[in-house]
Amino acid sequence: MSKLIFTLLLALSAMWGAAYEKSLSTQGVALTLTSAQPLVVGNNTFHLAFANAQNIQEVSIKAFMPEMPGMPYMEDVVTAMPKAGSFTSVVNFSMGGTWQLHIFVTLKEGKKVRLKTAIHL
Ligand SMILES: [Cu+2]
Repeated sequence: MSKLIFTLLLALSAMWGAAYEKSLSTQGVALTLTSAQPLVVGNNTFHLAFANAQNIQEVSIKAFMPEMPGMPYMEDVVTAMPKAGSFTSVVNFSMGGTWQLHIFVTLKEGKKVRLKTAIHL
């Protein structure tokens, strides 16, 4: 019986554990960006959990890579949809390398805040 419970706990912790996790904070807006799966070239599902989710009106994410020799500027812009107090969004990284990630947050009071990080693939 205890072996079964231990196995269940292991399975649950694997479900809860995030392969990618990054906490960002600026101008009074704090969020944790996570992905259950390791980040890959292609589609990635990100979850955004806000410290004050009730104050958030809208979220969009812009992933971009600056122009490089032999390679044009690339970007993907998506709007994150609220679900059970957090936001989920699918972001496409079309090639390996370093992607800049800008998260645009609109608060219900109207203030707009931008949070930044970078993803290395
Ligand atoms: Cu590139």
